Amino acid sequence: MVRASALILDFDQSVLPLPDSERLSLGEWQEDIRFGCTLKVLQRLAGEIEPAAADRSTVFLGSGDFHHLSHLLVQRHAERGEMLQVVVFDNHPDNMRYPFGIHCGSWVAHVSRLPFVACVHVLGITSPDVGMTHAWENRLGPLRQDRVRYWCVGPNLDWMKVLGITGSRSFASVAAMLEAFSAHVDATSGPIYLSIDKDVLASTEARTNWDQGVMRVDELGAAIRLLKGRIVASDITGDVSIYRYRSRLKRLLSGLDAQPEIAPDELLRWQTQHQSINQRLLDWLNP
Ligand SMILES: [Mn+2]
Repeated sequence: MVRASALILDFDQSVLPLPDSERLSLGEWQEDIRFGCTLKVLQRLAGEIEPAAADRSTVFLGSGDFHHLSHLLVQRHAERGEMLQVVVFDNHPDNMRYPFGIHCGSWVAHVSRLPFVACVHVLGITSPDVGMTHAWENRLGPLRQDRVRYWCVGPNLDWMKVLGITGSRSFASVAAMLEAFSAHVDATSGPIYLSIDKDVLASTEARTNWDQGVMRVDELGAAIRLLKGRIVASDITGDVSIYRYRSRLKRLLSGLDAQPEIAPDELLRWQTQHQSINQRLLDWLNP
């Protein structure tokens, strides 16, 4: 039997059915994993998903609140024996300080420390997280060592130059960003791991439970074509679900991020929008 190419890690029932995909029910892990967890809990989960995650081209993680699962999925490529570039599309840098382990806003810093990862490129950022008033919340080490690069659309990054960070850039438009990134891709070789958080999309394209960027779905398609032939695996987050944490700490921390409310009667309509975007992404990723 041929194994389905896509795997849905189903913590939150956000991802509607897709053809040629398999679903792993992980609802009992949602409270412990969602938003953030200790590295110990994450490694325990690794054992749980390992047999199912092997040899998948694309893994769906559900809401962007689970984006730190990408750390586990990148880690699986340690055995490859060659350096890997990680390309992330996200409205946020996901490279922030977080003292309680790893979370959806800090996982990039953890991935950048893996010895076989050459650089993590985060594209499509418009979030004020990269602005000067939030500068010190960003993990500056990986930015200065050029192991993490921000590719922003709009924000002013002048504060970075002052700190000697030269790899990160801000562009006037998505088209300008993709043109510069295309030149980077052409100038390098080797495998690429791709992670897409759909909060990088404009809210007119799809709605997520985070503040959103400015990209269109077809621009994401163009970006995937840029990487053609070099993507060794990918993951997709940014689907929508509603959840109330039992943990007071998680309620407090997620409240600080002022995530937008989702109206329950809109949920299915939004999930259906995502279903058709997920299908298009799969078609581009696995032609
Ligand atoms: Mn993210």
